[in-house]
Amino acid sequence: MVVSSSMIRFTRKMTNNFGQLRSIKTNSKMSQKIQNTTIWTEKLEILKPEQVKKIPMYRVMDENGNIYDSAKDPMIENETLRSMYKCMIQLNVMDKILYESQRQGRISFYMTSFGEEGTHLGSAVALSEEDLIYTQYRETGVLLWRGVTLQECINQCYGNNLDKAKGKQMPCHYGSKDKNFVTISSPLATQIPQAVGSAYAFKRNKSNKCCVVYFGEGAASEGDAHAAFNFAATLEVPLILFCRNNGYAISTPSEEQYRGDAIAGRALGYGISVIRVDGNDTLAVYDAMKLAREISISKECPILIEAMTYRMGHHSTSDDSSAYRSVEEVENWQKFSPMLRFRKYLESKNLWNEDQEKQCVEESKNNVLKAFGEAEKVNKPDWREMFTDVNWSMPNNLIKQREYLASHLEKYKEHYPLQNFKHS
Ligand SMILES: Cc1ncc(C[n+]2csc(CCOP(=O)(O)OP(=O)(O)O)c2C)c(N)n1
Ligand SMILES: [Mg+2]
Repeated sequence: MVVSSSMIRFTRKMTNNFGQLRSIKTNSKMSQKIQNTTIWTEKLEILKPEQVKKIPMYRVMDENGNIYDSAKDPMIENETLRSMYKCMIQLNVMDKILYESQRQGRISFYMTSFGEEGTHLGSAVALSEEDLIYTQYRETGVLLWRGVTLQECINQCYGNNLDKAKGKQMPCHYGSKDKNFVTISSPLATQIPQAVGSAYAFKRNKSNKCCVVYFGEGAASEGDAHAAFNFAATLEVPLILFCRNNGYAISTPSEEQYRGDAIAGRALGYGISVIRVDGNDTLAVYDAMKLAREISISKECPILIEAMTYRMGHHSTSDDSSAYRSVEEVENWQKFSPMLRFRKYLESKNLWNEDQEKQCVEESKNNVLKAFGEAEKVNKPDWREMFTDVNWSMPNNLIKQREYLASHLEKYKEHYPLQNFKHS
């Protein structure tokens, strides 16, 4: 709305309330700003989304791991490059074994990250350990890079007595206070406004660190995502909104999820700066995150990174993606595999070879099987723990439910494997 100066004078006369006067002055500044930034036209036309320039996708290397412009090689230290690739292998092997273990009935559920390893490692390496991370559920590589151990992850998937959440969460809902990794929650997009709040606290405390929130392009359709984008933009918080656009929200392909220039295009509309990046190009993701982090902290502003990638696996163990996409489509994406590309880049620098590959896969398998064996030996938590640690003091309905369960188990104990549960 354009406010004229005579309107302001009139309103001023009507009130001598200091607070209202101050807001009128602000409005007048605002009207000045609107006047100064408005582009006037006498030509009546409808501006169509297709007329707006598409956001380009940043890339560093081709499918064979060759750098397009050698001056743009981020020159990550050799040891770090090797560790990144080893972490990708570890994640990949863990996913294969845990996926199978769900099929064998050992764990109840699992979600793999096949095809998205580049988004995890490229981004995690560019962060500081102090930065706070919120994730969705398909970012296990970020967690492993942070130093959360396989044993901790597998204990969580088992929901055994060593799981920090004592089996209250579904598998893959990890969290680690020590590693500044906020526990994952199932309802989509809830983490995004929470991350804005954390980033705002960092800003107020002049913490010189940022908050990063990962989410899928599907979650970006939730109301929470829109509210969070707007709060992040208007509060000007040091937050990196990292969207993994992997082409699907379970069975819904991205073409059916939104119009316009995807999630980055949407963020621009909220006044958030963006980078779109090839998510299967690990070096490009690294560059994007490094730059976004620097700017987000120094300029106190949110930045959205949209990493374009592809979910190679099924959505979860509860899904069969052959019902909604062809085998050819998935096979076609193999040639864009982020791991293959990164491996070729390492090989071109003589940092990796076939023997190292075999050895690393073998070691990774052993690591998972060992952690797996350990997790299976541990009892399930005391069943009473099902009712604790959620409310500060236990509400009456939960007290009643616990009493009911106690009497039920007492009566029918022979029907339950109570020997597998911890006794307190
Ligand atoms: C509020 C809410 N609605 C629906 C679901 C069910 N659900 C779980 S994952 C998912 C798809 C999310 O897709 P996306 O954000 O693209 O992540 P991706 O699985 O592709 O990594 C849906 C609809 C949920 N967990 N929470
Ligand atoms: Mg998705």
